[in-house]
Amino acid sequence: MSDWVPYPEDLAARYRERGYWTGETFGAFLADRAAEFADQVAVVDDRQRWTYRELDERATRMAHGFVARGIARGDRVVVQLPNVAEFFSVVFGLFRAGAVPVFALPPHRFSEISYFCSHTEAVAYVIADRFGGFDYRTLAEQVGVRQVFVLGDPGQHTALADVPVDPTGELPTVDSGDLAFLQLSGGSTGVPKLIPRIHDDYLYSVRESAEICGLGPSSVYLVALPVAHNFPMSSPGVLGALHAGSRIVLASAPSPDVAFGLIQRERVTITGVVPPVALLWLTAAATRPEDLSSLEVLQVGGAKFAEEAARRVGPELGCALQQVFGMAEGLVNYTRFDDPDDLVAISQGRPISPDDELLVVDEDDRPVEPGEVGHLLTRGPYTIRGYYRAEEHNRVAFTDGYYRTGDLVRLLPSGHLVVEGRAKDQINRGGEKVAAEEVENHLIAHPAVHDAALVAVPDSFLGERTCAFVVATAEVTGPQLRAFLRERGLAAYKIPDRVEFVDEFPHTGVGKTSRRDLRALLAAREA
Ligand code: J2J
Repeated sequence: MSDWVPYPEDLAARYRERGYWTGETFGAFLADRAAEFADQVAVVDDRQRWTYRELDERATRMAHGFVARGIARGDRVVVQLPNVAEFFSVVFGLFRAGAVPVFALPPHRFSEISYFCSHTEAVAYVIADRFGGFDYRTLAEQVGVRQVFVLGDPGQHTALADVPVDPTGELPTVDSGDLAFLQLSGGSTGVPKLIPRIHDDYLYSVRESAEICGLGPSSVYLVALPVAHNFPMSSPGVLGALHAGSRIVLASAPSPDVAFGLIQRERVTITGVVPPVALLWLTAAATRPEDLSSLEVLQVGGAKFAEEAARRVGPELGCALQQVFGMAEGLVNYTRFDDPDDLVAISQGRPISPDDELLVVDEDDRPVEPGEVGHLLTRGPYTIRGYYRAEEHNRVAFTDGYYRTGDLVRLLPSGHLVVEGRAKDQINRGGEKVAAEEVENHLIAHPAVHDAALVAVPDSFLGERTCAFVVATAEVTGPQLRAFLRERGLAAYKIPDRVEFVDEFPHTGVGKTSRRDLRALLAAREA
């Protein structure tokens, strides 16, 4: 069995014919931009400013270093870095070495990282020494991967800066049909799913996104979210920015006190945030002194942005709002700059490609009446055909090549989508996705827990928070269970915001735990 599901040959041929898949690779396009925009600034962080030439040289050096350390074409390497310039030299270095980065996020801990390493049989793990008060070197020791590269003080490992380089060594030839990297799925199952993206498909979405979002050499893109997340990476994100010859500015946090200063200093023109961050910015803009006049576009996505808040963006931040409804599996929708204001306020946009196929269906996979709410299924030139090494799950997550998004949507006559809800067992905590089953499995591992169910609780700021309902067989408290999950190395955003105890779970007609009844129970307890 192959590790990932390729596109059917006839469709791949069509995507090439139509000029979507161009044969470009990540490693090569950066070299082209470096030739064109050599002395322009490519990347700015708290400590550094790199021109395109410098970034290109650093990436090549890293590639030679990785190759000299035995990393070969196709090898997986877990990358967990904060928003720093070295993210780019590492990731483009890996691309040029033909290796496959696995994009972890800074909050991930032992539970997630050990799974990524074992499931992908990763040969290396790239970290920063410390970030956000956490020492990643300790985590690296617990995980026990073959090679660890550290940005900063390496401890017992290898410093990124000290990787010996053999510039005479050969870099492998990379094909645009190769696996480029593994992105993370928000997930709805017991273990996180990994998303295989190839150069051809991802670069198509990146190029088109840059075009739709109007990026060019004079654009300045602020990375307010964690850089490895699919939204700031590709919609149009940092890759779109580099492809267009724009400048990237990395923020260490999305809070107004960090981001507003950077917008003013670097004359940022576009950025992408999740709804809670947009709400914070709207509140802060009224009182903060920074000049935000350079900002032309605020993209909001990752979770549903309330219409009232959407209508405030133009008047209060003085820029255009662009709604983005995307997923790391593929399909990305944008509102366009020439869409009427009312449409931008209520819809989550329309797809990138004329060849994005969308189905809106009922419980039996029959198309709903036009304009009715249904399950969104999609396939197209940049939507995966299956998760990485997940043959069994792929049978339920894909049908006839269509990815079952788990989102409930309504299609407007203009082709725009309105996200109306969700059918998957996932909680969207302000853009951070929590798979109910994953957290439940950890809770059930506690000796005092007989059964557990994680449900979403409405929240005016995050949209949703998590509440774990627990049937206990012995004395145990909510704080003890939360501490237990932290000890098991679960990322902080997955730790339940609330824990409620019940004697038994309500069941649906077919004997499944009724999450709807649990949510009603919580509302009754609060009343
Ligand atoms: C409602 N729900 C949304 C929106 C995503 C661009 C933007 C976002 C992501 C992302 C991304 C939503 N309104 N505007 O990868 O390239 C929910 C849906 C979707 C899931 C995907 C990108 N935008 N969502 O959020 O892989 O439920 O990607 O299926 O993290 O987020 O999550 P993720």
